[in-house]
Amino acid sequence: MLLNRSLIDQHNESALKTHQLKLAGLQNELPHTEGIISLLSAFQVAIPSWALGTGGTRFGRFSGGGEPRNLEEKMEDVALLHQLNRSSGAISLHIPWDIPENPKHIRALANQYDLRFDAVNSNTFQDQPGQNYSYKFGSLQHVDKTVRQQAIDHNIEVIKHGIELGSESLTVWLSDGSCFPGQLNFRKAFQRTLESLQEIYGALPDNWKMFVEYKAFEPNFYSMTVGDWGQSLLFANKLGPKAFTLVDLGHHLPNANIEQIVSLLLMEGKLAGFHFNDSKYGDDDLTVGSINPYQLFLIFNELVEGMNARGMNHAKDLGWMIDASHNVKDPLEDLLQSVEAIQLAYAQALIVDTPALQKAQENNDVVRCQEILQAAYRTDLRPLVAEARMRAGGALQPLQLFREQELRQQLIKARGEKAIATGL
Ligand code: LRH
Ligand code: MN
Ligand code: MN
Repeated sequence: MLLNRSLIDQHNESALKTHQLKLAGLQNELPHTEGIISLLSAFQVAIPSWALGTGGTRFGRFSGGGEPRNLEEKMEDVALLHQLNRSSGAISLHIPWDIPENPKHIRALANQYDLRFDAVNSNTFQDQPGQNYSYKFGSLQHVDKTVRQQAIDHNIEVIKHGIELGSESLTVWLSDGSCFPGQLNFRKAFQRTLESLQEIYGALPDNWKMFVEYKAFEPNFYSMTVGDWGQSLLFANKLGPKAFTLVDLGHHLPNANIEQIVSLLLMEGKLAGFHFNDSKYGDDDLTVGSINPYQLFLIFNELVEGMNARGMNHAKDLGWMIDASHNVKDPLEDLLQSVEAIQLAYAQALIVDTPALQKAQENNDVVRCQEILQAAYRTDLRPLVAEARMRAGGALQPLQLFREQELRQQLIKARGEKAIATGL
């Protein structure tokens, strides 16, 4: 279900006056608003195919109805998001949750919806029906070569699916590790994992990247074989120039300084990109910017500074994706909020007075440093983000339009009250 173009135009017209007043205020206050608007318009955040249904927890799941029942409907949902915000023009598939049975048809549909396929994700953390060997004790790290081979073959299969769709990266997240001291020889587990990753790496096409995602805990609670950015970077460095470290914001121990990690990975040319979400405790996978928006801004501040220093293209040179799912919000409304939070943090980072900050840093003027950062963070840039969205053909207020048009109710009507998304 897509929106009629005229409904977006009508919505924009009715909100235009108030918007223009707010925008003019910002344009008076800030130089370079045009440059920021064009950077924002070019910036796309991929939507994971597993975030389009209600997430649930292991204690229960409360579906709101009208969820996408297959890949086509998931793409339809992403297309709707993209129509509203013009910044969600990519979808990331998790295999085998979303196998493109008929890739030609799926690719044609993506073209029709103006979507591209972001990283493909492999899954060796669950056993699948009909699978020969179990991943109970790990996959790429497993003591048994036949289990490792099964996991390697799966990853190569995922690359093949990705090639058919035009993806250009593989994200490998491993739940491998151990739950109890003594269960695992850390060194041997690392070496076996490296050998397995090397085989997968060897199957990557020339223009592909491999993203090695780390996570400190869960489902293993004593050790994780790719447990932090150091371990991931070791793998990435040993694998070669096509391998990078992927930062999922929820995958750190509490209070980790993620912005510092980002800065150093960028410096090393080994930052793959992000899985954005927010959390209070662990891998909570909450809406981006809902708990700690200042941290998100600080991360973007490092990104903008570091990417400019390396002459990188903000929109193209890293993988930008959301990885959130939860139990209480409409998933589409939640994703609109998440994308907006990311754009806002990006815009705030773009107005940081970097030369002044550098000067204050050189002078050890700690107070001034904080003032400079917080002056940017406390500027309300929502009108800039809205302007970028409108100029790209989207809605000034996507969430409001989603509700005004009763889009969830329409999806429920089309798909049913009990329609539940496949996947996680
Ligand atoms: C693991 C993770 C990883 C998976 C996704 C479903 O916690 O973040 O990216 O692929 O969740
Ligand atoms: Mn993730
Ligand atoms: Mn996660």
